[in-house]
Amino acid sequence: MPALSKKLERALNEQITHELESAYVYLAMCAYFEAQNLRGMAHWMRLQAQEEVGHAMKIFDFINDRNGRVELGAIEKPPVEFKSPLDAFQKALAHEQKITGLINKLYDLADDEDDYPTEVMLQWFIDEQVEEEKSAGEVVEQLKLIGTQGAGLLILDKHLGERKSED
Ligand code: OFO
Repeated sequence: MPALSKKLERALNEQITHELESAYVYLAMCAYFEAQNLRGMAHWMRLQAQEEVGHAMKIFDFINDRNGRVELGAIEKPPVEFKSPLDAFQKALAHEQKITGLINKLYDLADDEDDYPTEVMLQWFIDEQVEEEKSAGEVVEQLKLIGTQGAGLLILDKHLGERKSED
């Protein structure tokens, strides 16, 4: 099998950093929800952060399997405060939309280089991004319906607290 090109190796390494950045952003949101006593939403964000580490590790392992060299990048400081639960979930959705764009670009690069194993590996991420945008988007819509406080918020919080880990 041909080796990973340096360009693709660099782009995959950057994606590891983006996935770890996602984990960091969701962990910051988890901390915000903990401080708001919205423990269900905190739980949802904690699991999301753990999933993101799993995403990073998929690419980490792939680079190693292709005899490439993993190089980790710097992660930006995430926000501490959010205006409301809706604001946090809207930012989560916007973040996922950004990540979808990055995955698509990565796929285009693998396609340009006819690197079929990378294309196959990235197909998992393309499917995953559909799920990621859908799940954050659903919560955004539900939060818009119920407003910023009251019983609806507590019911949604309880529901999000029932999220199960994928592994
Ligand atoms: Fe890795 O899916 Fe979110 O960012």
